[in-house]
Amino acid sequence: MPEATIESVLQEGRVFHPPAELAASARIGSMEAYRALAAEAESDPEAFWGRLAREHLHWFEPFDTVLDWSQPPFATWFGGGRTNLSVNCLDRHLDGPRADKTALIWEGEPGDTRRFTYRELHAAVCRAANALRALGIGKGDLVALYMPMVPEAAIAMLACARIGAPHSVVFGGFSAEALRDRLIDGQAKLVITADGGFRKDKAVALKPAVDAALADGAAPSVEHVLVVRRTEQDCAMAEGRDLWWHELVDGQSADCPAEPMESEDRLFVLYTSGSTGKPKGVVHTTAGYNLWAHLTFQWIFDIREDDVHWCTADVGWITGHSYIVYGPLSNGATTVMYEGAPRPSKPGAFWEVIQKHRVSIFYTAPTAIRAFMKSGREVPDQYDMGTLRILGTVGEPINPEAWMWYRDVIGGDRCPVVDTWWQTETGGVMISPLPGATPTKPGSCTLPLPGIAADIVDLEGRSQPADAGGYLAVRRPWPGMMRTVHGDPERFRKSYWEHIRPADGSWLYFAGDGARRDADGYFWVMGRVDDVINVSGHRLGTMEIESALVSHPAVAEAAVVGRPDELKGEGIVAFVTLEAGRSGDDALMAELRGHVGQEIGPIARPDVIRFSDALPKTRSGKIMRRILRALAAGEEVSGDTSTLEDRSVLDQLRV
Ligand code: 6R9
Repeated sequence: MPEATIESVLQEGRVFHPPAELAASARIGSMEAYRALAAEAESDPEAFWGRLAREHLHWFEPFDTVLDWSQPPFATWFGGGRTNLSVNCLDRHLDGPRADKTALIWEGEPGDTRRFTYRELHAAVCRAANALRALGIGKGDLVALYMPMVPEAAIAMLACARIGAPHSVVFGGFSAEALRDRLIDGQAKLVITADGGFRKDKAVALKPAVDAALADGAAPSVEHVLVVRRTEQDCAMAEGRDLWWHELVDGQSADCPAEPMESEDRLFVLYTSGSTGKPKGVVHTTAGYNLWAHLTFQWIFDIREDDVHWCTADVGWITGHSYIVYGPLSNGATTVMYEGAPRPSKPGAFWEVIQKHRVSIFYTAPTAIRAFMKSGREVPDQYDMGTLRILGTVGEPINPEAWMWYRDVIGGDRCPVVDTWWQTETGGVMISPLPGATPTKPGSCTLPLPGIAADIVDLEGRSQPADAGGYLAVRRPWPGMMRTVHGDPERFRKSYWEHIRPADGSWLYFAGDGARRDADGYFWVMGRVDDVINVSGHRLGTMEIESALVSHPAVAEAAVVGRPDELKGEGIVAFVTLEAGRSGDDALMAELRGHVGQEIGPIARPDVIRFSDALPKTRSGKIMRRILRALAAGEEVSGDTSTLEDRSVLDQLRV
């Protein structure tokens, strides 16, 4: 685990208390209130979750059991119940004044804006849902979304949920190859995409990647492609297969009865990187996910009726699912969706959105905050951000300096910062301050949310003493937990539940992070301890990048590791040996970077490629990644190298 982080946090003595005015009106407005809720959960977890599920969701049919954990690690939550996520996000807000409240504010990159009230969003979702039904999509059919950040992305997600068709959103920055793998793995029946999207002042085409993914009948389960017109670029439409969204959807009825879904019906699949092999399709189900997205959003942002919430993530990631779409809408909040990003022509793009739409809750990633710090406070200082009241961060550990800058420069030293630790697998936030209750320390995600039995343990599941490093694990199931890996329950068990084996046979969830807890019980996450790297908050498996490299004809073998990067959190370093007769020059380096971009997506392109005759291996043939990590970071190789087969390779490999 990274020692530097431990050092810096040990020196961190600053504590910030919630503003009195916020605490006075907050739902959870003191540590006593937090502890009371946590104690209620602790004394009878099922009664606690059952109470919250009854109070916070609409049920067509009440559930008769809260949790069935008789076959761990496979959980059943709210068995016997029937509900629908789109009803919880839309229909239930239509009875009162919320019907005409703004549900979604969308800001396009070129500056075009669209707004939907709850009533309008409901109608748009119903039309889309009827269009899906017209294409023969029904309960259980998987729909893939490969979309820019346009309102139709959220509308399509909600439309899928309405008719019980699980969605699989594939990040629009992924390549045709990555899309194809996901279409095949999920057996998608429909792809919803757009002609393109705007990115850094340019129209970037998306539809050609869908065509490439489907070429030569590669994904035969896909029957149709529904295309949203956004950039008005030329767009080839395959006869009989491809349809324009506006032609099919606009004429549909705005009335579409929602499918009463069983609690454990699949809601969506979202692919994420693991330490081995191809990406895993993380499966989330209807009721448990809905409850967790709803509750966490309400607790963490202490949402008020007049708040304007903006989460800067892409809907292609879990953060976009839970905190642009489902959490905010389930709570009847106003959510902002932004197509663009800060760019040289508009470095203040984010601050302009905050000023223009009077954003009061802002949720972004440390990598963005570090980039803003670098360009100086002169940029944000030009904007009026007085409407902000809560700031959030997610995606990777935030260094105390960035945390302080965020609080001070963006939050005017008055907004609490909530550093939220969670994962695709957890469905929603797990460890985070509550803005009206929890005193915060820069760099710590503070305390587990009520009901979350997070702990720092060793490999036998024993709790570690204060300040000792260990594995971040969860001792009890929670409603938002992933249910399985799509098509591979064995992989679910192996990836998350078998690393930590307590002697008493109990089950602990572990998804790869190392952390410590201080004497106040505050959690300090240090980062991944497995072969996953975190580049600008995006999770990438080193194995995926290695496979992409090895698929190039010049490459014999490849090993990929992360190295610390001031802006991106981690950068990607690839060690490559070549096939006989190939030489590692700049041209090949550029070609390999391009190749990885093609296979996975631009975010996976290595920053550095180092060619050598051999990789450091043990005598049994295992690549010694510990050594490569040290070399990549420019550190001396310390620790035991006696198992290294050929010590001379070390000299060749220094970056
Ligand atoms: C939501 C999301 C999950 C991994 C996770 C951890 C890192 C996320 C963090 C954090 C420290 C935080 N991570 N939030 N590390 N502090 N507040 O990012 O999901 O893409 O699945 O990534 O991100 O390493 O294991 P996902």
